[in-house]
Amino acid sequence: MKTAVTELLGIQAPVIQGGMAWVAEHSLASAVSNAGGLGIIAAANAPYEYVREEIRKARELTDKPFGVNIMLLSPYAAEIAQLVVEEKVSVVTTGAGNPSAYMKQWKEAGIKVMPVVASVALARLMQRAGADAVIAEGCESGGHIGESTTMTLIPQVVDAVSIPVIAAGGIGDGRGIAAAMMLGASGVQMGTRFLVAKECVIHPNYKERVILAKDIDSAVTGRSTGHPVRQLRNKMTREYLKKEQEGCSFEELEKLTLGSLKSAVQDGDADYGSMMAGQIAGLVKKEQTCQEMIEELMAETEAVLGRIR
Ligand code: TUI
Repeated sequence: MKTAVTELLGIQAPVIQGGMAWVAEHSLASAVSNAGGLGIIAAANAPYEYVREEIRKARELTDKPFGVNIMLLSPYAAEIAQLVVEEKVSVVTTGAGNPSAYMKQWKEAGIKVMPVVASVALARLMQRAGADAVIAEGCESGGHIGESTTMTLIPQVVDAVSIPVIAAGGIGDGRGIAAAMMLGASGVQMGTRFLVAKECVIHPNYKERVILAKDIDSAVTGRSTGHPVRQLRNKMTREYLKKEQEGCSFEELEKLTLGSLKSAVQDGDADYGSMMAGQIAGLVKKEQTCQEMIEELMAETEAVLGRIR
């Protein structure tokens, strides 16, 4: 399938894998890229050497382009911004902030830059700063989210910028991809669906919770702290939301989530781990290889678009 995004990135399918913290490592990223999409390694809160190793391991597994996601709240963000230049990474995506300070160094290095935005204002700013595309992410997404839904955000961002727009948040199958394209997107970013990819190395308990999740099984913690995060409901989210309602301090709330993403991903702690996932988890029913997923997604998209054309 050819779109502005496949042309920009030199890939076969307009599907970008989300830069999921502690989930998106070299094996998932290389498998998505080998399947014709764009794999992404998440730098998350990880230090320089860890991310450099991940990039090098991915290079051994694929000769296709892949990207690195820089989480801008990370204490290592500036070092990782330099690392992607040194390692000549093809694509950079960013999350949870405004990457303006790094745009010049990335563009001079010939890196394709696709910031994740949750508002029209940041999309406009990113176009002016030289972004090659923007990933507009609605609040159906897992993880750190903005205010707008995908349905409302995508057409407004499409009208505001002339660079390609990639839709994210709530997309889990070919119907979602086709719908995003109807709204003017030239590609999609998907996270939750890739959580259950065979090549995704998260703990089996996490995969099982995603596969068993129903439509209303995610909860957003941290609205009161200014860091809203969507994850699957469990003991931790229930205690967190109760404490939030009681007006607990930021520090008190932080104690509940400290290290909780790592304990979900690595130890499979289904009770107190932060199993970040989007609202589309209810649609995700089976483990597949990335190749199977992308082939199925493209066939479904073509079928839906064919009916409309
Ligand atoms: O970044 C994400 N999703 C994430 S990051 C993450 S790691 C983390 N874990 C716990 C707490 C905080 C982070 C898990 N999931 N998605 C992209 C995204 N960016 N969503 C929303 C935004 C965003 C929000 C506000 C981007 C910019 C912004 O304001 C920028 C500004 O300063 O104007």
